[in-house]
Amino acid sequence: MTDSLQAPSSNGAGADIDAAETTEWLEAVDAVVEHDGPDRARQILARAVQRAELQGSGPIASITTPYVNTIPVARESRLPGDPLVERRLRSIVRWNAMAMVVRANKLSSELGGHIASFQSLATLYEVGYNHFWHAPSQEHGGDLVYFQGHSSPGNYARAFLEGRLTEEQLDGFRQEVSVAGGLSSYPHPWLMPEFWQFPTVSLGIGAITSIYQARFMKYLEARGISETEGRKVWAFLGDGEMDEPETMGATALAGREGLDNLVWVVNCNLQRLDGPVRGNGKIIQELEADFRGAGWNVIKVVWGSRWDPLLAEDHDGRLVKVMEECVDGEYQTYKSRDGAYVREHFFGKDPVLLDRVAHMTDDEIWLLNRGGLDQQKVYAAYHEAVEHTGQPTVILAKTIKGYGMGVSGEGQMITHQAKKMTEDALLAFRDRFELPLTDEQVRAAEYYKPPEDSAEMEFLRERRAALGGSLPVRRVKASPLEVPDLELFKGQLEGTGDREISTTMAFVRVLAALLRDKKIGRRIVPIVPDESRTFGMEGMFRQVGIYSPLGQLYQPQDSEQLMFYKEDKHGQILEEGITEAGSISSFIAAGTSYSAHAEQMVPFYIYYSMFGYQRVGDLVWAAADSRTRGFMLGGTAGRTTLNGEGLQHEDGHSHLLFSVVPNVRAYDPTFGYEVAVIIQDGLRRMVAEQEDVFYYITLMNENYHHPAMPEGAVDGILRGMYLLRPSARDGGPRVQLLGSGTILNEVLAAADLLESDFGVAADVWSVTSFTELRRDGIEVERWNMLHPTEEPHTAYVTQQLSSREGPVVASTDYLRAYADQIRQWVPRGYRVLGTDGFGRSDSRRALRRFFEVDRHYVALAALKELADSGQVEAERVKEAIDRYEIDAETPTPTRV
Ligand SMILES: Cc1ncc(C[n+]2csc(CCOP(=O)(O)OP(=O)(O)O)c2C)c(N)n1
Ligand SMILES: [Mg+2]
Repeated sequence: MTDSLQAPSSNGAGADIDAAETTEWLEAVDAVVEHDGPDRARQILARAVQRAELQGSGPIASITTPYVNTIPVARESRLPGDPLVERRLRSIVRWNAMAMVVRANKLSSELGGHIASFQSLATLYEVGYNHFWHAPSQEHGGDLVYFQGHSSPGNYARAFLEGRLTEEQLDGFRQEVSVAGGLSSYPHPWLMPEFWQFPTVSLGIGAITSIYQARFMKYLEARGISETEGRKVWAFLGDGEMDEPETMGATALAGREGLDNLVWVVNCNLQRLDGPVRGNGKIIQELEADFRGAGWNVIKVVWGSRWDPLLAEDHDGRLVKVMEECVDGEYQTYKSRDGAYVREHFFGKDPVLLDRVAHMTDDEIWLLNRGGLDQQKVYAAYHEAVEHTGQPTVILAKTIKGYGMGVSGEGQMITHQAKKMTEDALLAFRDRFELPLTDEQVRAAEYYKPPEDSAEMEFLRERRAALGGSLPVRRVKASPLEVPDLELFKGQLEGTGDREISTTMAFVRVLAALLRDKKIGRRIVPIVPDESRTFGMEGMFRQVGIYSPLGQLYQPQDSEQLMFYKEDKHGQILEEGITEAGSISSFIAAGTSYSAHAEQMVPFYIYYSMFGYQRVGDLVWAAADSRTRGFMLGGTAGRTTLNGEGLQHEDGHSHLLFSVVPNVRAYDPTFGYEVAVIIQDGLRRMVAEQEDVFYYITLMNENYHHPAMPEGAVDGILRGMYLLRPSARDGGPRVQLLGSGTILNEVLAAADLLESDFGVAADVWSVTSFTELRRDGIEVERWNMLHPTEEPHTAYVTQQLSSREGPVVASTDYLRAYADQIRQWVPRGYRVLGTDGFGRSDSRRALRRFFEVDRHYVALAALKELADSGQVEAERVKEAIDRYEIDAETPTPTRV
C-alpha cells in the first residue's frame, strides 16, 4: 500500500539506484505491519538501521516524521458529548473575546489589546476547559495552566460565561485604574491575585517556569510534602515565542527528568508580530526535531478531519509530498485568500492532485481545516498527552492567526496588532460562527450570553462542575509556618570572637541552622547553580542530599569522604547546574508553592550576584508579579570585594537593579548578626504573616571579625540604618559616616583616622539598606504633601541623623546612585563615594583605592564636607591628601 510513499526529505536519500529492490523492501515492511503490527515493524527496522549505522552509513533515522498528524485517524479518541453544542459554545467565547477588544478600542485606541492570537487558539483552550483541566477541589489538586499572555481576552470571555466576570468588568479591560474591578491586560497575579496564577506575557517566561513548575511538583512528591500525582502542568506557547532562549533553554531538563506531568501546546499559527515565523521553512517540522532530540513525546496536529478522506486516498504520497514541499509563507498566504486560490496554488502544484479535488467546490476546498482548529483532532491529541508516561509531551498544533477575522486580519501580515474590525468583518464573523445576533447588536459589538437553560450553558456548567470548578483560580494564602526565634542564630548574634569569617559563611551557618530546625527545616529549599563549593555549602550535599529523580546510579568518586556528593531521590538541594534562568524558575516554583500547592516552601537561591538580576531580570520581575516568597542571595558581591575576577564578575550595581522591584526587600549586611536578623524577620513576614514580598541579600567573601549585636539594633537593621559606633569624643568638628557591606569596615577605619589624625569625632552608621530608607522617605514626603496643614512626619533617615551633628559621608561597594537614593532626607551636607565604572582585577586594597571608596577617601571626603561647611580649614583637606598619598591628578575611575 505504501510502495511509493516519498522518503522523508530530511534523511538525505539520493536517487534510487534500484527501484525494484526498494519496492521489495517496502513490501516486506507492509507484510510485517499487516501480520505482526507496526510495533514489530519498528523493532525490525530499528535493528536494521543500527546494523547499517555500525557499518558506517552515518545517521539514518530521521528526527522528523512526515508532515501529517502523529495520531492516525484509527487511533483517535473520540470527543465525547455533542460536537455541535461544543462548537456553538466556543463561537460565543470567540465573539465575546473579540467584542471586548473592539469595544475597548471604540472607547479609545490607546487601550490596545489583541484579537488574532486568541482566535487562532480558541479551540485549543476550549477543548482543555471542557474536557481536561481540573480546578483544585476535594478530589483533585488542580492542574496548572500557563495561558498565553496576549490571549487573555479568551480567558475573560469564558469567565464571563461562567458568571465569574460581569459585562462591566469586560468593559473595564485594560482600565484597571479608572474602572473598579477592571481587567488586567495580561495574566498578572499581582493585579488579579485571585484569578491569574502565572505571569506569561514576557515571551519565554511561561515556558521555562512551567518546566521548573512540573519539576518542582515531582520534587514535592518525592519529598513527601504534597501528593502531586495526576496533576498536570499545561503551557500554551506561540510559535514565534519558541525563538526565545528561555523557551527552549530547559527543554532538555524536561526530557532528561521524564516530566510526564508536563504538556506544552505550541500554537503554530505560523505568524509572529511582524510576519511569518518561518516563512521559508516549516516551524512544526523544525520544532519536532528539536523536541524529539530533547526527549519529548511529540504530537503533531497538522490537519483537520476534513482532510482525512484526501489523506486516506493518498496511496501514492503525492498529497503528502506537496504538503511537505510547501513552506509556511505559502500556507499563510493560502488562508488569507479563498478556495479558488488554494486549488490553483496548492493542489495545482501537481496535476494529479488537481484531478483528485476536481469534485470539490471552491467552498469545500476552503473548508479543509487545520488540526489545531478541529476540536476532534485537538481532543485526540490532549487525550494521548495526558495518558503518556515517562516523557513530557509537546503538541504542535497548526492553526490560522486571526481565524474568523476575514478582511480584518485572517492570515494577514498585520493581524497580530489588529484591535478593530470593520463592520463587514464583524457581520461576516457573526455569520461564520452562526451567532444569534441582529445586525444592530453586531455593529455595537454587544456581548452575548445565551439563556441559562440553553444547551450551551448547561454543557458549560456540567463540564466545569465535573472538572471541579472554574479556572484560572489562584490561592492567595496557605497555612502559616512556625518561624524560629532569633535565638536559633545565637552563634551569629554573639559575634565571631577571634575568628574571621565572611558574610557568606555566616549565611551558610544560618541556613544550616534552619535546615536542622524541627519545624521549618523540611520546608527549606536550597537552590544553587553549580556554585555550592564557591560558597562553602558542599557540606550540605551529604547532609540533606541533592534531589535527583533517579537517585544515584553511580558510586561517587568521593564516596569515601564524609561530605560526599550525594544525589538522592529524596534530596532537598536543587543543584541546577549552570543555569541562572533555570534556578530562578525553581525559585519561583518553590516560592509560589503556597499558592499552587497549598504548601509553603522557603527557597534560598544563592548565586554569583553579577549573574543575577542582569542575567535574568525579566524572571525576577515575573517572580515579583507571581508574589513569590523567598530569599535570593547574591554571593560574593561588591565591586571591590570579589577582587580577583575582573569586569564581568564584580558586581557594583545589583542593589540598584533590585531597588526597582517594588516588593523586593534588598539588604547589604556587613555582620553575621545583621544577616540573621534580616533572614529571621523575612521568614516572619513571608511565611508566618504571609506578606507577598521577597528578599535580596548580598553576601561577601571577605573574612573579618564580626562583633556581637549591639543592644537595640534590630529595628534599625530592618529599617535600613542604625548607629553602630558613636564617637566618644565631645566637642570639636563632628561627622556622620555611613557604610554598608564590607566597605563599612573601611568606614570604621576612616573614623579612627579622623579621630587620631585630625581630631574629628566620627559616628559610624551601618546602613543595611539604602533602598528601604528611600521607600520610607518617599512615603513620608508624599504624606506631607497631601496633608499640608498637619504636623509633618519625619523620614527615618532624617530622624536618625538629626539626633547627631555634622555633615554626612557614605561609602559603599556599589555605584554612587545606590547611596544617593536618600539624599533629600539627609538633613545636612551629604557626600557619597561609590564604585562607578568597570571592575578590574587586583587586591581589595588596590581596588578600593582605585575606586576611591577606601578609608583614606572616606576621611578625605569627611574633611572636605567639614571644610565646605566652614568647620575646618581647606588646608587640612590638602593635608589629608598628602598624608594619605592620594594622587589628585589620577584620572577618575569612571572615565572610559
Ligand atoms: C520578551 C518579549 N518580547 C516581545 C514581546 C512582544 N510581543 C508580544 S506577542 C508577540 C508576537 C508573538 O508571536 P507568537 O509567539 O507566534 O504568538 P501568537 O500571537 O502568534 O500566538 C511579540 C513580539 C513580548 N511580549 N515579550
Ligand atoms: Mg504565532
